[in-house]
Amino acid sequence: MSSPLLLALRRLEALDLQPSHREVLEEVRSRLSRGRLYVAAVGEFKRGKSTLLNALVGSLVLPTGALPLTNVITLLEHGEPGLTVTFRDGSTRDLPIDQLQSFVSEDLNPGNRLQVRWALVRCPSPFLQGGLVLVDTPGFESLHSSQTQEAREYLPRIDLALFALSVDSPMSAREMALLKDLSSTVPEVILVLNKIDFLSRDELDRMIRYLSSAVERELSRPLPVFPVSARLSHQDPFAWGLAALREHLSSTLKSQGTRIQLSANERRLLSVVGSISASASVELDSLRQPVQVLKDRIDRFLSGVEELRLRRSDAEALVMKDVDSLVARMDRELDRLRRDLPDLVVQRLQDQARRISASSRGDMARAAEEAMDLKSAAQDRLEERGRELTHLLRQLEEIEREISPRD
Ligand SMILES: Nc1nc2c(ncn2[C@@H]2O[C@H](COP(=O)(O)OP(=O)(O)OP(=O)(O)O)[C@@H](O)[C@H]2O)c(=O)[nH]1
Ligand SMILES: [Mg+2]
Repeated sequence: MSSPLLLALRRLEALDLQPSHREVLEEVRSRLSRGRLYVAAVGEFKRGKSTLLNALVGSLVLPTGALPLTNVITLLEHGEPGLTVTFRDGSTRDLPIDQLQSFVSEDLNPGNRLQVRWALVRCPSPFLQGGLVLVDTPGFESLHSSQTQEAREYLPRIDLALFALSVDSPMSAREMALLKDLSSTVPEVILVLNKIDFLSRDELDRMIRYLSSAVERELSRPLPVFPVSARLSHQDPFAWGLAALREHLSSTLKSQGTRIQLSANERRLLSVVGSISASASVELDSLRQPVQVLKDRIDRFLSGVEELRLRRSDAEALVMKDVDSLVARMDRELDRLRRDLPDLVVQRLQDQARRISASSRGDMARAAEEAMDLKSAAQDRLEERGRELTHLLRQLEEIEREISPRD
């Protein structure tokens, strides 16, 4: 395992992180130790992604069909036949493989109402033996927008993408935009031009030239194109392009698998660093708002407290409605303060307000004084938080340099 990445991973793990960031780090750690290459079929709906992956493993494991179908991420890895479904709440179920369709297809699990996070299918295909994990993703741009979302969220987890295109609509502007996104997120992308059984040899040659030059123009680099007929490849894998694609994937895993995995994990760690830095910077900027604004808000809150204290001294004459409107005014100020102050301080101010509105005269005077003290406590806490965030941002810059050192 590469030591700079591991070092950066350890330093990130030691930070106080959101669960989503922690999950990425856990996944990076497990990916670095297991040495698998995650190869995903990605593309718009009905380009033949599921059919293609079935062809690669040589068995009809994944459901396919004429209507937008795959709606859940499905992983295929080597092993004795079996299916494990992981749900969004983290629970898992082991099931017979023939149940797969009930969990991953739009017709049996519409809108993913079963809340499946992903399904893992183990199959004994020799193609998966070397450590390739094939990933079927839902199609982009169907009328089921949740499918696009599921697929998009999975992109950062892909090591190598098979971008599926179909000869009946060679490349739309939307597909080109998706390809650009993909090639900036995933270290290795190859184009798979499917359904070539619709074309003559001559038409196919022209289409490949057209695609190659359009992609090179847009991405400023060429991408390999593999023409296939996923549906007919079982008849003759050599004639229908499958053998060449299989060979390319197996040799890429052997000769470049480690480099691709490191590059993918490096991107994942950098994206965690970027996301923590962005939220720390936003928080720091909001703390740097003129302290005067904050003081004014606390003063407004305290003037409500004071008014309440005076009115309560004339308790007999006080109509409860007045107390309510004052408390409501203080609550509004508290809401505004909540946006700018750490939770703990707001909580204390809120407790003060409650105590004041319910206390006897003597207690009220004391509580109001305590509330005054909170003004300086709040400022101290803000300054301390500012120092913490500045320190965090410096640490993140160091980690970023460790992950991708610049000379
Ligand atoms: N003629 C022809 N049809 C194909 C080929 N590959 C797939 N198909 C057909 O295209 C349709 C869509 O295939 P799927 O594999 O379900 O497509 P998909 O991209 O997984 O679709 P979603 O899961 O909805 O995104 C099916 O009817 C397939 O039989 C091919 O090589 N040639
Ligand atoms: Mg599919």
